[in-house]
Amino acid sequence: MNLEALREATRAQMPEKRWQHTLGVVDTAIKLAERYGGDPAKAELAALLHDYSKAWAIDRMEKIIREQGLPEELLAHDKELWHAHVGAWAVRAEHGIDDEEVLDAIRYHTSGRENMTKLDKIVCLADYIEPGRDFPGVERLREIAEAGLEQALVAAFGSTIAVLIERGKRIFPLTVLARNDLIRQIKHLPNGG
Ligand code: DGI
Ligand code: FE
Ligand code: FE
Repeated sequence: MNLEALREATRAQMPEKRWQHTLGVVDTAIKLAERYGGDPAKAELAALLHDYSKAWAIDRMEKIIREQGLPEELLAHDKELWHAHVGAWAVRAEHGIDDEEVLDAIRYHTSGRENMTKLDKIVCLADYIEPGRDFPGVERLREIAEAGLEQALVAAFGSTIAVLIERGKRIFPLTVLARNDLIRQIKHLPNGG
């Protein structure tokens, strides 16, 4: 599958605003990969596809989760979490993407997970800080991203968790596990803790 065709197919899944966000994530993910020794080509592909199913109808996503054996636990949590797992399934089913690293980065871009790969971290952080993002604290996250992927993600997940608590919502356990694990990783880095 050539990248240009994949680009057009992805664009066709979403409204223009979401496509502009996607382009911002692609740009940012490539830059983070270059800065932190990741694979820019994989970062580009995973970023391009990360929100593939974001604009799909809730019913369609629920059906895929149930019928394709995706974690049904998702159904008990915020619907915002669903598109990541559904998207990873969809790009394999519709476009034959079979690079497990790329699929994982799509699958865990919203929740995070323990032992995030460098590619997981790059896509997840790029999603938070791409130039089109404008939420309280995003500038600070962009600054922390200059210091380290892990530090920035701890702050990013922290802000998401704080918002969920403020709104009285459930927290998907993987996000808590991801944050705890990233803090552990920082403490083991030479400049960490
Ligand atoms: O798809 P995007 O809007 O680009 O960004 P995303 O895939 O990171 O989705 C983020 C949304 O998911 C955000 O509005 C918060 C919501 N969300 C709901 N419950 C959880 C959650 N995010 C995380 N990380 N963990 C949760 O438990
Ligand atoms: Fe997303
Ligand atoms: Fe996104």
